[in-house]
Amino acid sequence: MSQSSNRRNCIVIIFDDDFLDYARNCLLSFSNYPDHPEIKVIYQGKDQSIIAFIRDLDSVEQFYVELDTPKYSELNLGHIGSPMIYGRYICWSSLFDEYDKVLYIDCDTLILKPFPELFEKEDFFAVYDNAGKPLFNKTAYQNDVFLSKTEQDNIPVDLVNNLMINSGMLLIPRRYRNKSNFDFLHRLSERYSPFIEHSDQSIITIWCYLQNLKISCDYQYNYMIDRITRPTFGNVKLDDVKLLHFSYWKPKKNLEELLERSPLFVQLEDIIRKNSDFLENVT
Ligand SMILES: [Mn+2]
Repeated sequence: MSQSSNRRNCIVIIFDDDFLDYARNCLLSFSNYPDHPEIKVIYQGKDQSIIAFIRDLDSVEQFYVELDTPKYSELNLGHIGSPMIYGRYICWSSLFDEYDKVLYIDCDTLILKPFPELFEKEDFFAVYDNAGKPLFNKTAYQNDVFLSKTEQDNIPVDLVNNLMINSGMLLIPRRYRNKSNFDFLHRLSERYSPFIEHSDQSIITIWCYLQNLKISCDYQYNYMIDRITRPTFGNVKLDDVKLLHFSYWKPKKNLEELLERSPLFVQLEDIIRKNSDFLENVT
C-alpha cells in the first residue's frame, strides 16, 4: 500500500491508566506493521512518561479529547466494569472526518502481521464474538418494557439475541461516522442498558442489525484467545493470525492459567513471548 493511500485511513486506540501495560505492548507491536496508517491515541490519563512514549513512536499521535466518562458510568458496564468501553463510540462521531476508514482496535491486542487489505473493505467490518452468553440478559425476556421497546424498534429479539459482534476490532467507513449515528448509539445504550449482557458490544450489534450489516467470521483480524478453548474456533490457524486479542484471558491476570492448561497452547505462548514483554518474568 502506498503512503498516499495510507494517509486516507487511521487507527484509533483508546485507554486509561488501568490499561497502560496493554496499550504499551499493543503500540510496540506495530513494529510488525511498519507501514500502518497513522494511529490516533486517545489516552485518558496524565502519566508524563506515557505521553512521552506516545510522542516518540513513529506515525502515532496523541489525540486530545475528553470522553464523557461520567455519563458512561451510568450505563451498563457489564463484565468489563469500566466506563471506557463506551469511549469507542467516539469513532462514530465526525472527529475523524478527514479519514476515509477508521479502524478502532482494543488496546488489549497485539499486532502480529500487517493487514493493509483490511482497509480495502468497503463496508463496516467486525467479526462474530460467539460468546457463551447471548446479547440480552436472562431477565430481559420476562420484562414487558423490554418486549415493547424491541417491538417498537423492529428488533426481532430471538434473532438478534443470537448474533453478536466482538467490539475489539471495528472498521468504520466514513459514511457511518456522523452526529446522527453517534447520538443513536448513545440513545440505544440508555434505552437498552438494563437488558444487555455485553454492554457496548450488545449495543453495537443492535446498531449493526438495524443497518443491515453483515458480521464476518474472518478471525485472523481479531483472534479472541478465549475462543481457543472452543472446538468451533479451529478454522483459523495461529500462523495466520494478524491481530491477537486478549479477550477474557489477560496477561498478569489469568493468562498463565490458560497456558498451563494444555500443551496445545505452546505455540500461543511462543507468539506472546515474541511479541510482548507480558511473560518476561514467567518461566
Ligand atoms: Mn478487548
